Amino acid sequence: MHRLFYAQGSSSLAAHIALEEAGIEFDVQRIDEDAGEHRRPPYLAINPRGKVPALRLPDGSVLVENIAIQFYAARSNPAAALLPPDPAGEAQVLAIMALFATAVHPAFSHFFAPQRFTGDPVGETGVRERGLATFHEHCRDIDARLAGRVWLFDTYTLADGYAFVFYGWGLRAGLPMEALVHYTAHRARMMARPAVCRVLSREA
Ligand SMILES: N[C@@H](CCC(=O)N[C@@H](CS)C(=O)NCC(=O)O)C(=O)O
Repeated sequence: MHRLFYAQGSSSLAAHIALEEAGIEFDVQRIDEDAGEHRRPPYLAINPRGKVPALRLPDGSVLVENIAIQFYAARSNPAAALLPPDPAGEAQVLAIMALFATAVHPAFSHFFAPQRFTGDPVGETGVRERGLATFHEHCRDIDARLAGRVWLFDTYTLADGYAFVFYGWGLRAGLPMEALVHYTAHRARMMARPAVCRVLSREA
């Protein structure tokens, strides 16, 4: 049995959605990051970096990094069509997921945990503000990309589940997300997907 280690409200939601959309049999273990559970030995034995998501595979090995887990989910069940079948199409989806993991997520981290990015407490406000502004800019880019489209690509892909996470983070940060009309419509379509509903109720 696969086991997903996730934290509520975190980027692990994208991996959770990918596994559910792929129809993989898995159970979940919630990690309470607010209580510091991710920094204690039992979880560090799963992921020594103390991050979620992590996926324990049936053979006992552990897969970390959101993109890798989502890719694993998609490739484990090609019939779920979470990635385009052609190499160029698949690479385009991976390209946007790489941007999400290496630019969009870190921009939010600068807002959420500025103390990790400066040793000077006075500088934290600036780090926080710049992080949020950059994150907002990425959200506007996602919105523009969705104009006239149902999904980020011609069909639903892993990238849509990942984008869904950032919309929620934008709301949490108090950004005027509803002004991003294409992204807002995309969020409504995501929330109408049965797999997403199951994931949201499991994490609630
Ligand atoms: N590069 C990792 C980043 C994962 C990550 O930063 N996860 C956050 C939650 S969104 C986390 O576990 N943070 C706990 C911490 O850093 O203390 C990935 O994409 O999976």
